[in-house]
Amino acid sequence: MSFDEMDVDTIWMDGEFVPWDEADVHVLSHGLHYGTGVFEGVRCYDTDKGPAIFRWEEHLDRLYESAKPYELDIPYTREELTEATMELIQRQELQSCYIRPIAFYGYEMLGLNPSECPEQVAIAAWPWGAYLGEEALEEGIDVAVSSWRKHSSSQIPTNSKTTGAYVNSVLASLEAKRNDYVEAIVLNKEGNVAEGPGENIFLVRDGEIYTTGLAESILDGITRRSAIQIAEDLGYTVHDEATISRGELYTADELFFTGTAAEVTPITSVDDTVIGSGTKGPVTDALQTKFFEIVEEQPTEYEDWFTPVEM
Ligand code: PPE
Repeated sequence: MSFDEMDVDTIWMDGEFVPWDEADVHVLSHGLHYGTGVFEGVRCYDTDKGPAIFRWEEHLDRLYESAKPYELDIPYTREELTEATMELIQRQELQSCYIRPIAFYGYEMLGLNPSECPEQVAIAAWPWGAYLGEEALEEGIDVAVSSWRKHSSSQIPTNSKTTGAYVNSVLASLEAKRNDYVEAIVLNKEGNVAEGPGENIFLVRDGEIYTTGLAESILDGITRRSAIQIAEDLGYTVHDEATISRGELYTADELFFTGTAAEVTPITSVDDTVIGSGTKGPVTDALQTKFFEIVEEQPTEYEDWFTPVEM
């Protein structure tokens, strides 16, 4: 769905609420030329206890941490960004939405050193349904191992959600779609499994759960952390610092992706090889069911994962 078709009208930008259509930047902005920005993707769920932002504090932590290697000092406090986000949701009366904070070097001069460019910050929020399609959550998706490798953390810090770094994800994603797959799996420089272009990956074998470790050139996904915790709470053994070889993908009992946008999405084939039964597997199902139960109900045991939005 395009933004034009959505009922949204306001963006918070550099300390002010501005009309959606006027949230502009100069074409010579540093971030546009060199990808010197960092961003977040966060979901607000319409829970039984009212709209609430899922793991807002963790997303804020990651936003400030992402900015660190680029010496980008976000000129707003956590409280200011929180207040702005709350008001943005309230003003647009969004019960559930996707929130996209972004901080980047703006317009002043070009040249690689951004230190003289202003640090700009914007936050937008809009309705965003199932990332890989509603049926993907039930039926699972067909994916392919990308011919593009993930950059290693020694090239671009992969634990920083850097705008420029996403060209790697765009390439993998374009290639997958060109070849009629829903999504890609990207291998790291060593040839082991890293993650999806916008998702972390989990593997199930003999009832135990594996997910690639932070040293495998992945984003430290907040849904990944949530899925690990949920799986442990459900009594599963989770190996969260795993190295997963390409071959292990094809012989897995189950595979699934996690991400803010993708939530918990089963993978039912890799490179046309059927995974397990070719349907959403039992462990994936248990985890996915619990995940959606949590974001729908906001149960007391997981209350600290939510920041309520007063409507
Ligand atoms: N890896 C990558 C490369 C990634 O972009 C994401 C999120 C994840 C893992 C999962 O992280 P987390 O959302 O914290 O669980 N991808 C975001 C951007 C998607 C987009 O198309 O834009 C997201 O899901 O919001």
